[in-house]
Amino acid sequence: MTETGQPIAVYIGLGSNLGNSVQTLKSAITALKRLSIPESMVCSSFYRTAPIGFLDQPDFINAACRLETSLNADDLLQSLLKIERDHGRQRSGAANAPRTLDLDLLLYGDQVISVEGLQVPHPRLHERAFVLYPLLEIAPDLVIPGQGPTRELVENCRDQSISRMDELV
Ligand code: PH2
Ligand code: MG
Ligand code: MG
Repeated sequence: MTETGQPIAVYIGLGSNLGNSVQTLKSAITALKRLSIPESMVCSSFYRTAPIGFLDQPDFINAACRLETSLNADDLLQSLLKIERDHGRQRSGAANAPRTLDLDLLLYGDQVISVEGLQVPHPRLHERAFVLYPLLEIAPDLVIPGQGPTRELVENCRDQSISRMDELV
């Protein structure tokens, strides 16, 4: 339960670059729907994106969702990790290894959270086109606490390769 007992709006980043990524993201979206207040979830298109950070790995499929949930931040995080595991995510290898599914808690209301295992807003979201463009699609007026409007942040990511897919979500 959230601190106020009221549902809270959260944003989640989805990524995959191992296996059937489109199928995996669709299945993950179905699972995320179960965490949400009915009818509250909105998902971006899917985007094909070049890897950021460790470059020698396949392109990613990325997306973002907004949903309202009654879960507190820690319970939500544990639910996201379980959905990752249910979709074959293994965390034994290198930090930047290709992954079947990555679900990142990007924003939890307008809260700033810094505890072991969870930093919100996600510490690198403001510099990543593969997060910012999907967010911009579903929430054009979003402001990232401590960073500024998504609309302005994307301007610094023009050099990152990203293309929207025709795939229907
Ligand atoms: N995730 C990372 C590191 N780099 N690059 C792209 N394009 N998409 C991702 O989801 C991604 C990444 C770490 O989680
Ligand atoms: Mg990630
Ligand atoms: Mg992650």
